Amino acid sequence: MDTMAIQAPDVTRVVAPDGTVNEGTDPELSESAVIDLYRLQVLARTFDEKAVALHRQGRIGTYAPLQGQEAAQVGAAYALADDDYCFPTYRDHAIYLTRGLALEDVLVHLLGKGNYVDREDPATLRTFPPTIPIATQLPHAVGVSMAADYRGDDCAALVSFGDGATSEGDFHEGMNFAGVFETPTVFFCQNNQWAISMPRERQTASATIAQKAQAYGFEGVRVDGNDVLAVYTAVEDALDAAKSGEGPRLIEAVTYRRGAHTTTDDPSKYRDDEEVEKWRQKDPVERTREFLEDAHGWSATDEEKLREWADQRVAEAVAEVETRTGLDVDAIFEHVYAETPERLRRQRERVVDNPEVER
Ligand SMILES: Cc1ncc(C[n+]2csc(CCOP(=O)(O)OP(=O)(O)O)c2C)c(N)n1
Repeated sequence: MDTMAIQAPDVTRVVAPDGTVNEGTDPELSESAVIDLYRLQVLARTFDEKAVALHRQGRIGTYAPLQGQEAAQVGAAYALADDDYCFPTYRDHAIYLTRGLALEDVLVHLLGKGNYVDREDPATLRTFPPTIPIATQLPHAVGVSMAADYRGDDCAALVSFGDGATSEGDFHEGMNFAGVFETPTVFFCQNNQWAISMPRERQTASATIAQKAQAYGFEGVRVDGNDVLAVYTAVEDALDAAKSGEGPRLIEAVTYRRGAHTTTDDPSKYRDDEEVEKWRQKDPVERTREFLEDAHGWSATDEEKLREWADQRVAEAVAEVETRTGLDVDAIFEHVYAETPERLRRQRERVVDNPEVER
């Protein structure tokens, strides 16, 4: 069967790989907004490199690197309004940073000193903790956005997931439900070409991930996921449409995971250096910098100052969070139920009283 015949939307691009911009599609963000989009990507890249190093030094547990996906994550989260809901995954550290979490808030989780909901304002942030079970956050996002719509709130939900998630039942259930009930949900797929060792071509026979939306009765679009302005524009359009009652949209951000799946994975076992090098040349952070240089006269001094700031921010945050006391072992019982069932309460008491449980 010719899967191309179904629908293979073009990839939308605003900033070309050399940093020049396609005038017709430029969202014309203010200079300070574009600098913000760049600053967040640099912060995310610096944080990511540090997190991998911390793992190598045995100072954090397993970590899922985001290198290569900075523009996709920052561009998508930047388009969200404060009242919108956001459902990230385990790789979406830059979504959290863009959404207003401090580096410390992300680090407490990685260093085992706390978790994403141990904050004074977890509800007002409207950003859920990362899901590890693949695609389970999709039905949650559909339900939350449907509830918000039912209450008459002027907001939408964005749910992030990978190409691998599109093979899960939860993906299809969430998409189907959203299509039937026309919920204000933006499905944001970071197609980073790999689901651990499974390449995109083996994940699905569909020509594109975006075209899957057609089966559920709504629009699917593809954007260059390494182009922060294209991602921002696509997500903003989809959020606006959702909030105007036009229902859901699927966005496929075409990007690449440059690092390992997690720090416990060795990607050299399943992909070659040439491929990684090809994508390194499409680096999203460099591309935004080149755009800033072209359009806003970003200088070498601006660059140096920003890099120094990012290095210092990350070093300070790590040093501060490392001094905090760790989570108690019985924290595993928290945040699962609103009201703890009797059975769990008894288990929790046994853990606390058991001297053999490692703390
Ligand atoms: C329901 C479920 N099945 C299997 C796994 C194991 N697993 C962890 S990550 C992963 C690959 C996910 O790939 P993708 O959705 O493309 O996201 P990426 O990791 O590339 O960001 C799998 C299969 C899991 N966490 N949950």
